[in-house]
Amino acid sequence: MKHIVKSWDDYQKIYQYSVEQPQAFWADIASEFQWKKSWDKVLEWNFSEPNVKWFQGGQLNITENCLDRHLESRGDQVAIIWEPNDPKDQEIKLTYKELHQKVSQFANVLKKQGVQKGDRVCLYMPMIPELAIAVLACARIGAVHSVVFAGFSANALADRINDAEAKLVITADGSFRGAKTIALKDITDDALSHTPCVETVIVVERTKQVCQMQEGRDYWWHEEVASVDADCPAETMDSEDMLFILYTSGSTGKPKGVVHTTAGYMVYTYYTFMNVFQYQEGDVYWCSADIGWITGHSYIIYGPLLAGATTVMSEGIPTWPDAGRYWATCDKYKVNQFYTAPTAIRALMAKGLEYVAPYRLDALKVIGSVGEPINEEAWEWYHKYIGKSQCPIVDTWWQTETGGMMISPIPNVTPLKPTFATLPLPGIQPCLVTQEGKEIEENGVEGLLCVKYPWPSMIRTTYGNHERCKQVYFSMFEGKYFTGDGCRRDEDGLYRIIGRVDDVINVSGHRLGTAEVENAINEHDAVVESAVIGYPHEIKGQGIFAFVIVNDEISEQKLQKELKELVVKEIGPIAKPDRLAIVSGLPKTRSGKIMRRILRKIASGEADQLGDLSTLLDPSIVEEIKSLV
Ligand code: 7RM
Repeated sequence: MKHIVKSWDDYQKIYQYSVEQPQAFWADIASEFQWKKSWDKVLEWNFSEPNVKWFQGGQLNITENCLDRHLESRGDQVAIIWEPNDPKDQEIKLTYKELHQKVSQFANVLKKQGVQKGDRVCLYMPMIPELAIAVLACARIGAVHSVVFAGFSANALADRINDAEAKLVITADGSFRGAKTIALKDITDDALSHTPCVETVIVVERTKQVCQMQEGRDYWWHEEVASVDADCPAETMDSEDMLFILYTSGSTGKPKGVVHTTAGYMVYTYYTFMNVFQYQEGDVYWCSADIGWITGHSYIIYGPLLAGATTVMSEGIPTWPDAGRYWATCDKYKVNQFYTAPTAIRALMAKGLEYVAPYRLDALKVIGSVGEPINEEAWEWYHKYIGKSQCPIVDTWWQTETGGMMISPIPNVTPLKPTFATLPLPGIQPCLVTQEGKEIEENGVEGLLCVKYPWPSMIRTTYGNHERCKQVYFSMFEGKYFTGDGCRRDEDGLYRIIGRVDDVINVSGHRLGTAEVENAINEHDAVVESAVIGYPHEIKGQGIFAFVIVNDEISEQKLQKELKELVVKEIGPIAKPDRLAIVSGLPKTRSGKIMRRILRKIASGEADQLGDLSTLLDPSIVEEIKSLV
């Protein structure tokens, strides 16, 4: 394995090589894979259109690299360990051979249903083995998967299905979440009344709850797989053929479909998985994310399987049956690398050490964090009580758009510093710029985080709207990819992500646009206008605060309830406002723009530091809001 960093000296040499000869560097790594045809050109790029192409001329199928490539050397090794919602139920272990067979079989089901290379398939599923199988089956036949997190509402699902023009949807009768069940098929049916593009639905039987099956449209997974064979040659894909779409929130109301392509994504997720987790043959690795997010795509499915790892996939939630579930699961499978989100750490920390004490965690070697800034207290607790002061914490900064981890410590190699994602991984060239777009060279500074050279798994386009991709990421600062994050670089050159500088909020590691939530609230008849902001929340990182102007006499209590229900209906429970205040006006500039900055300050208890108010139209509104909050 090339360029796996094992020492500080390695890091410096490899990093330098990756910057001086990026194409040779990435070609070294790419050559470890199975190609149907090798590439002609490693990289072609410009950030102004943007146009980025990696490994052009190459042909491959990512599932041959995730599955077939391992059959001879580790066909009987476990690829996926599935831990069910209820710890009393039986886990499922799928070897590489079994996974290969199941993926091929389901790929044949998709083919039989008329799915062809390039068609989009939407997956709205619980965290069950069939989800991983369906993702890989799409990739096997060259269909583009679009996984929608199963916590999203029918409306959110319908928007995503329509934007991608998916012709087939895969779902389940229901899903288990702790003590609750969710009627996924009913939600899907609601969505499907607004999605003319969908021809076929495949339904996995999970909860066995009653659901409607529409003749000629809906088919049971288990019946379909019984009627096809388990041999499915992998479709030949060009390096830059689309692998998947994943929707993510931005500053405007409509989530965008981030597009990732085949070869670059494969090379990058594999390489970063190996480096950041220092995965060794035989290790058991667990990422607790949901496959509905990029973390699950890259580091439950693709990265680990490309590396021939054993990857744990868990259906349940961290607090059920009790707050010891993560640690029980780590103990049960002797997990060696564990990867989770700060919000989960904070929630479990609050429950007390009695939930950690019963379990042996001594197999752990590396513990990871992703999705939002990790505060110092949570970092220390994770380090001391989960890692027993023996395991480096990899605080990995990255995004849906980056495809893989970008800034992260490398365990036992690069320095650790609580709350810092620390150093760029080999091949990544971050920089900080001022508001005016001037690159800041020195250390001990804060700026806007950009990346100035392409990396293989970067976003290629936003589905159906290339202009939007250009506007959002590549037109802020010429020749640079803009991340949307503010960042500090300390005297030693270590990076600390401060958080979003746009109207994106991060609630329990879930990314939401304030405009998205406002649009949902504005659907209510009594609402004239609203402004949504994020404010510091002890467990969730950020909570959602909605300020609302209403036109009728409506009881506050009723409105609170109805607006929360409305947001859940329009987006999903993750977007439900934590606080709602009815106000008579919003702080606006003379030109009519809402000054969310003022609302953020007031909601964070910093009403005494409102900054420059010279453009504020009506200062009395600020006084009113201060006294309300
Ligand atoms: C992987 C993922 C991306 C946004 C990103 C940041 C924030 C992610 C960290 C982080 C501080 C981290 N993709 N973020 N990781 N902030 N430290 N280690 O989360 O597209 O859903 O979100 O999340 O603001 O821009 S995402």
